[in-house]
Order: sequence, then structure tokens, then C-alpha cells
Amino acid sequence: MKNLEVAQTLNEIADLLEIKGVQFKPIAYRRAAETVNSLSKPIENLSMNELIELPGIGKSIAKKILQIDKTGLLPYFEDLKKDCPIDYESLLAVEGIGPKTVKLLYQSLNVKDLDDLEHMAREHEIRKLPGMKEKSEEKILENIKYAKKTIRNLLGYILPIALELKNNLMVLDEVLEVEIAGSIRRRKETIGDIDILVITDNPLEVMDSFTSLGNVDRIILKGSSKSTVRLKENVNCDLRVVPEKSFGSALMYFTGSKETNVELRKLSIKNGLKLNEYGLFRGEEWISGVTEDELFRELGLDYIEPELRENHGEIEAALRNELPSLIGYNEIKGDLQMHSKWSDGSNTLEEMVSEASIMGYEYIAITDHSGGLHIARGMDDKHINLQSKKIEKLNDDFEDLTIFKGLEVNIDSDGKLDVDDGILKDLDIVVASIHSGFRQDRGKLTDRIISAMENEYVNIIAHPTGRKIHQRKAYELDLDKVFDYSIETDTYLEVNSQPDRLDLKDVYVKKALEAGCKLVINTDSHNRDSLSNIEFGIATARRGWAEKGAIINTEPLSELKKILKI
Ligand code: DGT
Ligand code: CA
Ligand code: CA
Ligand code: ZN
Repeated sequence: MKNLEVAQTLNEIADLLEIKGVQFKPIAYRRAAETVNSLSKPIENLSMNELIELPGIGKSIAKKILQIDKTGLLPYFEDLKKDCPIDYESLLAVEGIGPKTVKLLYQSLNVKDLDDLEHMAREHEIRKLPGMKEKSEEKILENIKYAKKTIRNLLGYILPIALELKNNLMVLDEVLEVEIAGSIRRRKETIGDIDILVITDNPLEVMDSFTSLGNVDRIILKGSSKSTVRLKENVNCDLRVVPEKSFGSALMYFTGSKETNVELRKLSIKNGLKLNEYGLFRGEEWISGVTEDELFRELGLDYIEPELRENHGEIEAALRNELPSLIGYNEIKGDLQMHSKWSDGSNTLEEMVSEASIMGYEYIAITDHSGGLHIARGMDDKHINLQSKKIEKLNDDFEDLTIFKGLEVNIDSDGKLDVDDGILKDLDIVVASIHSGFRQDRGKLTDRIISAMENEYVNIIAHPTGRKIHQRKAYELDLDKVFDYSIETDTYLEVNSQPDRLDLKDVYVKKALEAGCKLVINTDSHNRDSLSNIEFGIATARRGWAEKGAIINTEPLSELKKILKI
């Protein structure tokens, strides 16, 4: 049944007409949408005559409905969208902003997207508009956050979807090559949309297959060189067909980031060249573009890994042969934070251990929560001791895997740990973290972390800034001070791999490394499937320019034991 799809298109047409300032028509389209929405039979079964019998549907709208039914596309709608210079979908996603407001914002303040809107709200321009107050401005700022949240998705959610799309395209006979580009290739923590490039001799057929994949919800745009679909998973995917000769340059361009592209283009111009998605040119002459490797070489640059392409100094570094040799995705030798049913995990200790063994790890730490029942079903002292005995025995069953006795202790609001040193001293690894009192001031929070670091048994500070993407901001910390103490006390800051944590985040990883810290990448898994999240922690570390040597759990067992004084 296509009723919902048709109704949605009619409503969007109404929005667009309203934004354009067209009279009466928007109301007509909305009434038609309502009729379609409340229809009890599939709209695609209705003929022209049956359609115009329906309330609020005249000949012109009926024609359009039939067109959507037949082709999934409506040229009238596509033209309207093309005509509209505004990212109206994002703006309308802000609660309290309707088409009339979008129009007003555009006409009076030239607001085209969420960034413009945010800027104008911060500059207090919104409250000057008719019908707006100080309060509306504050609400808009607050609601932009939620709108952005519904628009961007976590990498951890999107990456598997993108990989499946890639597989589905790869198996097509007409497809010669497929690559995921955009922010996914850069492994950014959140993703706006999926960008995929293909080489094919038969674009039309590939686009047909692409737009009819099982998880396509609706076609937004379909052409022979670019198509965009909305997936059922609530994210858009752009597919672009590029010439074989330009694959490298297209991959470079569509990998971005935009900021890096701008710099690369400037560099090309400086060298008397021109770079775009079709290739590298000297005047009209095409020089290169088949592979990224060769383009970087022609530009006098070392190859820049996609995770580094954020214009954070990577081009400078590539010019001087000073790029880091990034930690590889297979170089983690063990995961030093995970939970089992002994606290709030959902798999047994044995299940976690055998999964880690399957992954080929040399060592892991089981770090269930402390704190007794009132914190994350934490363990009391008696259980900590019992679990330790269990782990000692379990070690006998695994020849190639060492299981460390660990614990995740809470740092209380005064910086004290909720487990006595007498217990901690018998454990192999102690992870300390803040789970409460996030609202204290920066000085207090920094002091809490530092007192935990000063405890001689604490090895790791888990999720050091406490942020949760889309849910909770990082608490205030004097990171420079934390970095200093990390080095001084041999306490390692964690890069937590949970897709909504990624904490430390990429830019802080870079800062920590510049300060001379070494870090540890853990998954903080609460079930065995999450152990594979390690790739997101590694990606974050790579985005923060981390080399293998900066991450302690790339070290073999003997070395790690020395580092952690086990
Ligand atoms: P996203 O989708 O918001 O997570 O981020 P990206 O980086 O995937 O951005 P997207 O999908 O808008 O575009 C993909 C790439 O195409 C982007 O990383 C760089 C390139 N690109 C797109 N628009 C522009 C542009 O206006 N200028 C330049 N230089 N590059 C662009
Ligand atoms: Ca994208
Ligand atoms: Ca895109
Ligand atoms: Zn937990």
C-alpha cells in the first residue's frame, strides 16, 4: 500500500508551496493528503475516475497521484524541490517551525539551513521577527539540538547498513567496483547520509537495482549518474556512478571532508593544477584520477588515511612526510574493560571469555561494577573475591588467553573510590569511572578524576569525559591537568568504543597524545556481541592520529604486564 508515501509527498508539496508563498494551493494539497491518509484501500488500486470522486481530490492532484503510483516519482515535486534553495526538510524538523516560519526566516534573515538558524538565534535576530519572542528563540536553540539528533545517526548504527548496501551492489553483474565514501569512510562518530560510488558500464540498470533494493523506503531522486533513496532505516543514501578514469578523484572528493577538499584544491592551484571530482588537470590536460594513491603522489603528498581528512593539519604533515603511521584495525591484543552477569552484563563470565578467545585476543580483563546492588547491580566485597577465584580457575581452561581479575570502581562525589584498597590490591586491573555527580563544577570534577588517578591501584580512567552522543554532554574537565596526572601516575585514559560514547573523542585523543599520554582502547562490553565494537574505538583513535605505540593494549602480554605492574 502506497497511501502513506503518497500522503507524505502531498504534504511536502504543500510545505514547499507554502514556503514559496503560493496562496490557497497548500490547503488543497493538505486536504488531499488527509483524504489519502484516511483511505481504507490501497490507493494504487484506484482509477482516475475513482480518485476524483474522493473528497478534496481534483483532476490535477489525481493525475499526480497516478504518476507517483506508476513511477515512484513526481516531476512536479522534483522541480519544486530543485527550485527551493532551502534545506527545508531539516528546518521543518525543528519543533515549532512550520512552513510559514521557514519562509519568514528565509526572506528576512536568509536562513537556509540549521547552521544559519542556529547562528541567527545566537545573534538574537530571531526575536526581532514578527510573532517571535525571546522565549521562541530559546526554544528554537533547544529544538535544533533535537532536530540534529534525528538527522544524524551513530556510525555504529550506519556502518553495518552501508556495508550491506555495498555487498548488495557488489554482487550485481553490471557493477565493476563499489566504494563507500563520505563521513563513513572517514569513520566520523555520527553520519548525515551514506555516500556510495560505483563504476559500471550500465548506469541505468544499476540505478534500477539500487532503487529497488529491499530496504529502500522511497526514491528521492533517480538519475543515471546520481540517485538518492530514503532507506527504511531512516537514513538517506546517495549512489553515484563515476567513470573508471575518475574513480580515484571522485573517491577523494566524495570522501571529503569538505574542508580537506578545499585545502587540497588550494594546494593544486598553488602547483599550477586543478583538482576536482573528475581528476587532476593541468590546463585542459588530464593528468591523473584513477586512484587516490596516484593523486596524492602527483600533489606531492604522502597518502592521507581517510580518518585523518578533517583539515586538522594532515595536509601540512603529508607535505613534510610527517603523517603518523596509524594504529591498524587488527592491532589490539586485548580488551581491558567488559562486564558479565556478575554485575550488569547480559552474558556469563564464561561466555564473555570464550567470545574473547574466538576473537583471538591474548588477554582480557573482566571489570564488573563495584558498589553493591545499588549501582549497576554491582558486586560487594564478597562477590569480588568469589569472582576472582572463578577467574583464576578459568585461566586454566584457556591456553592462549590470559584473563585478568578486574573491577570497575566508582569515583564518588568527593573523589573517593567505593572499594577499599585492601580489596583493590589483590586485583590485576582497576578501572575507575564517574557515574554520578556530573553537574559539579570543572575544578571539582577534575579533582575527583585526579584523586582516583592518585590511588596506586587504579590503572585506567574509563570514559573520561562522560559524554553520551545525543544524550549527555561531556562534563567539565581541565583536560590538560588530567593529561599531566595521567603521565605522572601511570594511569591510562580510555578510548571507550561504545558507539554512543567514543570517549575520549577524536580531538581529545589527539590532544592527549600531543601531551605525551598513552591510552587504552576498550569496548566496555555488556554482552559478547559488543566486543566487536572495538573497531569504533580504534577508528576514534585513528581519527585522533594515534600510532600503535601510543595504545598500551597493542602490546603483547608480557609487555602489558610490565606497563600495568601486574
Ligand atoms: P555527512 O553526510 O554530513 O555525515 O558528511 P559527509 O562528509 O559525508 O558529507 P556529504 O554527504 O554532504 O558529502 C560527501 C562528500 O562530498 C563530502 O565529505 C565532501 C564532498 N562535498 C560535498 N559537497 C561539497 C562542497 O560543497 N564542497 C566540497 N569541497 N566538497 C563537497
Ligand atoms: Ca555523507
Ligand atoms: Ca551525501
Ligand atoms: Zn555497566
